[in-house]
Amino acid sequence: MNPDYYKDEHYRTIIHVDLDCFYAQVEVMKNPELKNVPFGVQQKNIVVTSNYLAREFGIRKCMLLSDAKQMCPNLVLVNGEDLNDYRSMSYKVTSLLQKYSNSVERLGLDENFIDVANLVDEKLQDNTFQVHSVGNIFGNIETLCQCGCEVRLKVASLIAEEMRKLIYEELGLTSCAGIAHNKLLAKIVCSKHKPNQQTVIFPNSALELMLSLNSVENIPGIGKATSEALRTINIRTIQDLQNIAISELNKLFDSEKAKFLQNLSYGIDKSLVKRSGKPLSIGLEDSCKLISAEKEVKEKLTELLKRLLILVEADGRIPKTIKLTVRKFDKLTKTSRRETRQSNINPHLFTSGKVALMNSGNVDKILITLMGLFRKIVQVRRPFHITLLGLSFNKFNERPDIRRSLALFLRKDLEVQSITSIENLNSNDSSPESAAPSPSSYRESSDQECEPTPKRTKLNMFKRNLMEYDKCESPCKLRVQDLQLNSEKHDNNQNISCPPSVDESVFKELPLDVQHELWSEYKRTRNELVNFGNRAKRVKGNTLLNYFVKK
Ligand code: TTP
Ligand code: MG
Repeated sequence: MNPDYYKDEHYRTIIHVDLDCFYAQVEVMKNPELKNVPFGVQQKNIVVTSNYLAREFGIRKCMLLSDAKQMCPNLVLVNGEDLNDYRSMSYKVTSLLQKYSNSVERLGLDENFIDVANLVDEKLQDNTFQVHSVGNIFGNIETLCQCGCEVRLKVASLIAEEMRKLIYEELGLTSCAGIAHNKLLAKIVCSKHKPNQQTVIFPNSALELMLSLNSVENIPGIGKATSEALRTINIRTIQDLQNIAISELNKLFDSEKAKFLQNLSYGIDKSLVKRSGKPLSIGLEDSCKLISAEKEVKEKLTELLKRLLILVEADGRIPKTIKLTVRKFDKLTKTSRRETRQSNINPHLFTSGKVALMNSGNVDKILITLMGLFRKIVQVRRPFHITLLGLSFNKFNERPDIRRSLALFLRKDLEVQSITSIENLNSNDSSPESAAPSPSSYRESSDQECEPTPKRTKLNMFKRNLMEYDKCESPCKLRVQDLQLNSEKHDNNQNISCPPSVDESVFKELPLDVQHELWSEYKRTRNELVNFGNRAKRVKGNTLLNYFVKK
């Protein structure tokens, strides 16, 4: 392999985080008594995972229930068929990791790749930063590459430690991490020391790590079908794949895939960390014993809807449509059939934070829509039998963002460096769902009633966002210090009051720094009027003060 190839690629710095016995950890949170007993999480007749105590008895992931019971007769079993708690915890973990980088790629429910190259650059610019590695090191460290990757990966190991600590402190979950210059190596090395540990690999040990896998089917990225195809030409081990002539692989795969597979066997992976979006839909379904009365349907839907609203609240987006799924059972033919119908919903129900979202009035409004959909699927005047009901929200708008709203307003006429930094918080986001929402995209989906005039819309939106903002602990919070536009530093003890042109109720809800800013801007323009009389004009354009001026 061309050594220059490695050199070019070493700049990349990737962390792979994998939660320990994920479903089992979530189950312990729900029932702490499980903590000290060996237990498995069961789906149908399979134990999909178990805690580490059970693993000491030989329990492995995806073991048949009968085998597991034989191996560990005292094994406690917990049903893990409802994935909702796992899913919502999974997104919380990804959200935490997104604090470190825009490039976070989810893999399944409990794994994330994080490209931390930029963060490493930042840390290295700080001369006081003490570079050392933490956790385990895979392979030998005697012949390390001199291109600078060693220092970068060491810094990344410190970042990985911080990430894992944060996940533990915020969510109570332990995890493992792998640190490498590509995704493939980061993922493989992550599993070398478990649980609750981390491992870094330097590029010189890539081959050693790959050879430790024994069989090609253990290489992430090589699935069952590919490994079976490889077996037809007698490729079983990593060395087999390294040594085969590419022309032989080309007989089975197109040239791109052939090269990709052989690269993997050398530990080469050029794939980028792709930023993951939020799920396309958020849904729940429950199979039930025969339901044959509308009243029961309504009760079941109410229960499902309340659970679903909690998930939507955690997701943070504003749903635009709701879909109902019904499985009808035909007693004559003894067959079942699923049918779905969907309807738009008023996004205003979701724009005022948790209290409004969960209030019974809103639940009732959505239920009216749902019962309407139900009657389109089922002729309720005739006998019917339902064996499953499902609900999902499908299309979403991003929740309007205070930073975006202010920055959009301010950026046109005013050249202020600090506002650029507000915009930049989202500038690397390339995926559509990550694009910060504009007020216009919000208006598109709202009805006239809740969006009376453009100016009031802005104020209302601001108030609503403020409530959201106050609750949120994200590091992306509006940086109030960034809003100190063109102004002298304010004295925190000075007396401030609401400028006459600003709505007092809005003013009171603003963060103190913004209140200061508005007050000093008002004083400045007032002084200009006093000093220059009629020659002075009110400052035109997008100033912070004008943003809040009552129309
Ligand atoms: P894994 O990360 O493979 O397993 P794990 O987190 O339970 O254990 P480890 O400490 O070894 O990482 O998978 C994450 C979850 O996905 C796991 O808790 C259960 C579920 N799962 C399945 O539903 N089916 C499967 O085949 C596997 C492997 C896991
Ligand atoms: Mg895991």
